[in-house]
Amino acid sequence: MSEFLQAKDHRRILHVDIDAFYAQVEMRDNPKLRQVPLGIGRDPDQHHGHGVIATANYIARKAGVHSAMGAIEAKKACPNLVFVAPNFEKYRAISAQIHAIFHEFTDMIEPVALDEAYLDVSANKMAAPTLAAQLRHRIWEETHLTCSVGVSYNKVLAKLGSEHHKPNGVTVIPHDLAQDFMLNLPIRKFRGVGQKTLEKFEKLGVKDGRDLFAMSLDDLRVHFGSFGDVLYWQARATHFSPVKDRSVRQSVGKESTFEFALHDRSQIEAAFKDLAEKVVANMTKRKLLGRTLTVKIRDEQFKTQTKGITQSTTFDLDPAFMARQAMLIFDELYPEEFAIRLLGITFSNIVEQKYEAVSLFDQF
Ligand code: DCP
Ligand code: MG
Repeated sequence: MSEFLQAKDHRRILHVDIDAFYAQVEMRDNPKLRQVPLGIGRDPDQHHGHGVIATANYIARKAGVHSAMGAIEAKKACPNLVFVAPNFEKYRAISAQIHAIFHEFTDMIEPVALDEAYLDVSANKMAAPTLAAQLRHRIWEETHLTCSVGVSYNKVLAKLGSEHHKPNGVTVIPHDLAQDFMLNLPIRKFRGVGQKTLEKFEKLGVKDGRDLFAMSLDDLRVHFGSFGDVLYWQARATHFSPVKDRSVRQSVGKESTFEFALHDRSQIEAAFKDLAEKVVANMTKRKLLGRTLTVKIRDEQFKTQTKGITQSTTFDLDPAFMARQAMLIFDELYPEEFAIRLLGITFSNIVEQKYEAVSLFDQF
């Protein structure tokens, strides 16, 4: 074995995931829902059969209801399923509460979804399992919600840990147990293994980490390309992707200063359009959405004004629409003559476009 393999990864990482998040919140707020099978989604009888289940409580899961299932199908599986429509505003507010608690432990936080994040607590003096227990206690104290936490030295193991004793559990995977844990893990539980990969493994007779471990790196590359490397190292409980601190991003914006002041409304319109396109490109690339759109205007007298619009839902990433919104603000501030030196458009109240799956493909 190479020296590289023997080198120890000394990080301490937690993966935190709230149990049956939306469902647990609704059960917390309405005790009547605690004893019934609950699906978060619109009742198909009242909404012409459309809609999907966002999540279900554990009673409904036992009957076969799960996330992303069609509402009609869910009702077939569980005829007495109680439907509650999702209240995203509420879930976002709770998510912010939970994130504030994360910051009591570390600032190295990688949010994965509203209810899920990686925390790198290496800099904290306390032992990681103690921190996990304290974190769960703080979340319960503040929100009356339970979560599951995985504790280990890399993100893959931490995530597998939080899944291991769900709901309401902590799993610690230290160095001396990690290799064994991976050898015994069913192949479908490996990160990045979807239906297609699973079928290939079935043909190869690979059922678990032990079978995977026995495959050579060359073989894995032949069958899976560069993903083969990811699998090879995962089987060896090795994964160096850092906790990517994305919690600091507050806004995404762009501004332009004009050498010659703009006097024409059509110039302003064109400038806003251009800015909106750049901001949208940036937001799209980073898979972000925003609920607040702020326009900044500076005139020749150096008077700077900012004005924002906040919506309860995120803005569509449509440059033409954004430019129109910006013009509404502009016309309000400058109904007559003007000489404009600077224009800016910024999104804040940023949220992730959708819950990202843990991607391993770009990390080696
Ligand atoms: N969610 C969704 N659609 C999906 C998956 C999830 O709308 N296909 C929402 C509802 C979940 C929340 O995201 O409550 C968190 O997702 P999780 O995958 O963590 O699922 P849960 O928290 O509901 O369940 P658990 O973590 O106990 O497995
Ligand atoms: Mg969850």
